[in-house]
Amino acid sequence: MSHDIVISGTGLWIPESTLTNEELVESYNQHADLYNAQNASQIESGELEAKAHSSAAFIEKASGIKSRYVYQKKGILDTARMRPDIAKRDDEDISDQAEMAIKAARQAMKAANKTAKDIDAVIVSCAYTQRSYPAIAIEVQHELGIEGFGFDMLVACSAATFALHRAYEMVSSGTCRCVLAINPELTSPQVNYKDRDSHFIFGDVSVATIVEKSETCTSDNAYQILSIKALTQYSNNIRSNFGYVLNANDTDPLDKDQYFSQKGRTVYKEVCPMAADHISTHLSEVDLINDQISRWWLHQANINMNKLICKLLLGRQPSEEEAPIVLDQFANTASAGSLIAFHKHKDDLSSGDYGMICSFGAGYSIGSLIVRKV
Ligand code: CO8
Repeated sequence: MSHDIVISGTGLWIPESTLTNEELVESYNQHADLYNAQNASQIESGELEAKAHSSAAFIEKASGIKSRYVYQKKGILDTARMRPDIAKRDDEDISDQAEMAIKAARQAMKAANKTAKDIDAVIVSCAYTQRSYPAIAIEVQHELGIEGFGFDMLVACSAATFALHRAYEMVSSGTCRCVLAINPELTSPQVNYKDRDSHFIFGDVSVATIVEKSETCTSDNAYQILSIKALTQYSNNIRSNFGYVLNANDTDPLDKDQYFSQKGRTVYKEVCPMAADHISTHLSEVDLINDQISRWWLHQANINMNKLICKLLLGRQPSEEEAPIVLDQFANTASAGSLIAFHKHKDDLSSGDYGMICSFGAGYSIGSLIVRKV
């Protein structure tokens, strides 16, 4: 496989609405008080457990998250609802995720100096798509006037990196001249805002990336993809059960079992060493050592995870420049985090500098790309 494949442009679309820890905690605590009052006798008899208060200080300390962006703030903080109120669109109207995708895609195309004519395939890859078909990617392809083909992919936390892997292989093999990979992460509908352990974890965002051969690249800010590596290992520790079979099992879609859930501590303990080991192995496969990496664009789930992984890799804490953190502002955006970090913190690298893009999380799944600034 040839290695003259580059990332020639990226785009980032950020929703207008922010949701701070304080806002979330105030609404959660009102919900907990109401729940405790409504269930006072069962709580008294020991049948039910009282809901404890959440705390903004805990959230920031345990996760590093201060705030997040959400696609639709309306409804989330309303204790009578506690889920976003996203209006249903007609079949003839553009879908929410296609709209999010296009906003990031246009920026990526502009950054890479590409028009629809230059692109042969569209991949939409994320933790959830809002419908099964027609694929969101085909809707995006149609809206942007791109010929060729499009398809959707779901790989939870590693949806973005795995999509770049597919783009790399498609361009490398000659199937496509140029691929547009997009990650419209609309996580908020799957967040259980009534759950103290997870109500603060996620945010919404959309990122897009252009992958092409270096000979067609006219961008002056391109990153050669030197190598890709993926790993999956089955784990039940991060789950989202919601799916179309619900219709057949008479399950309430609003049941707490249908939302994102995790054993956060176990995930932390199991995934950090796996990710560090994966990254070191990947670098050694291309005869690089960890110290040669100028920038680490790591998955953005939890600041303490990133600190531990960097400690395992480097034996020290990296500077903010070396391993940028965006989760304080964006929270965990499912697969998009490492690419938000890449988009925002890549332009200052010098030609020849190496960088590592790596996602890790649900599945478990880990996806990495070693890149070098052209
Ligand atoms: N406020 C106050 N106290 C709290 C809260 C809260 N909100 N939540 C928990 N506590 C308390 C607990 O009750 C506990 O108290 P005690 O010690 O008395 O029992 C104490 O705080 C400590 O609780 P934990 O051990 O649970 O807290 P941790 O320090 O482990 O932090 C985290 C919890 C932040 C969840 C941490 O474990 C973590 O981040 N783990 C890894 C997370 C991770 O990477 N997950 C992957 C997510 S999946 C993904 O990235 C993409 C999936 C697809 C997208 C889904 C979109 C919806």
